[in-house]
Amino acid sequence: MKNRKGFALGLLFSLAIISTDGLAQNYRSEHHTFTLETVATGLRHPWSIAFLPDNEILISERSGILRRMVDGRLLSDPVSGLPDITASGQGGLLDLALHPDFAVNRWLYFSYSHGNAQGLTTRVARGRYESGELTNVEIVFEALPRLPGGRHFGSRLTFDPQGYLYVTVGDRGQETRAQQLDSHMGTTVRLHDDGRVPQDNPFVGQSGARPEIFTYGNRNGQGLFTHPLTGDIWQNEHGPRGGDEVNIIRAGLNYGWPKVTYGINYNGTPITDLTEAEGIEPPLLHWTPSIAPADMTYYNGTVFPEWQGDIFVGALVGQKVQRLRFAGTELVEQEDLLTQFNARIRDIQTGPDGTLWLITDEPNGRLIRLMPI
Ligand SMILES: [Ca+2]
Repeated sequence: MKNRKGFALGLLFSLAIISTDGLAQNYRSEHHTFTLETVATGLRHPWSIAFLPDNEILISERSGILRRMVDGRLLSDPVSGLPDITASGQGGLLDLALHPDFAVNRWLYFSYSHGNAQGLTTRVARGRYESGELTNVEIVFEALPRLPGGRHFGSRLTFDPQGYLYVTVGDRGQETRAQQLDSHMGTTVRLHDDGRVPQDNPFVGQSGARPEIFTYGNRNGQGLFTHPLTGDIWQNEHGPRGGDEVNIIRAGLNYGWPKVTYGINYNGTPITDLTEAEGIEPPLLHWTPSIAPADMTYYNGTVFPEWQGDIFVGALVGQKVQRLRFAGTELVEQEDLLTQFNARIRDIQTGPDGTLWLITDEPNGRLIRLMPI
């Protein structure tokens, strides 16, 4: 009896998993029908995916581990040579980005939180990556000042067509700092690939301003990509309760936080009456209520031809993927995908194979691929 009961329960349990993770089904959407393929499981709160040449994938885990997939197999040995990382609250090992000339120089960039006696902050470092090993690791950026608390580190990375590196830095929960140019909190910064400040950055030479700042008034940017056709830097950021945004990041502009927002405080009290103001760049779109947008990707693959040029956003609280279609800067189409999937989506990327890849923010996180039918 016991054995039979145990067997029956086990069977029910596996059936339940199939029906809740949705992998057994086909997903219909406006333009394509697709299915999901689990590529890897057992990732602990993965944060970012990076596709390397030679069929290798790197995946960051927030706890400070960098995992490798080689020829489709997740290796148990992590990458060696990472610096000291402080995994605290929302911090840890965060985004990954390859230098535009990675194939030649092997520079892998990564963002992470770092703590010392003065507090915590966001750092960006790079190291030369080869066969599971990072060497020549050097810090290219450190957000200042250091602050207490474990919230809003940012920190997505992208390179523009000229090779400049952009980093989103969250407000660290001290919202008024996002309007102060003497602090990196609540900004996007722009750097040379080695961390030097480009002399054409908008606040270079302005007294009291940190010269790395490119834009400000950004609450906590969690999504970033460089548009392959226009070269523009597209960003999304978390609002408080409501007021998540998509913006195009342009030199010197103020994106408003916390003077102007569609959001309110978590306790329901207002932050400001203003949803727009002179001198404040309005978002291209805002999500109210919030979906908590994580990374987003511009789809330019050929596997899903009707999606070419669309933007896919992974949602944490929203537990879905949102497809956006813009004509220039005007939103013309919006569709929710994977609403029955019931998982927080932390990163979404177009793979070199032209399919869409995503990771789920879970203790047993998954790497999943959207496949055409
Ligand atoms: Ca804004």
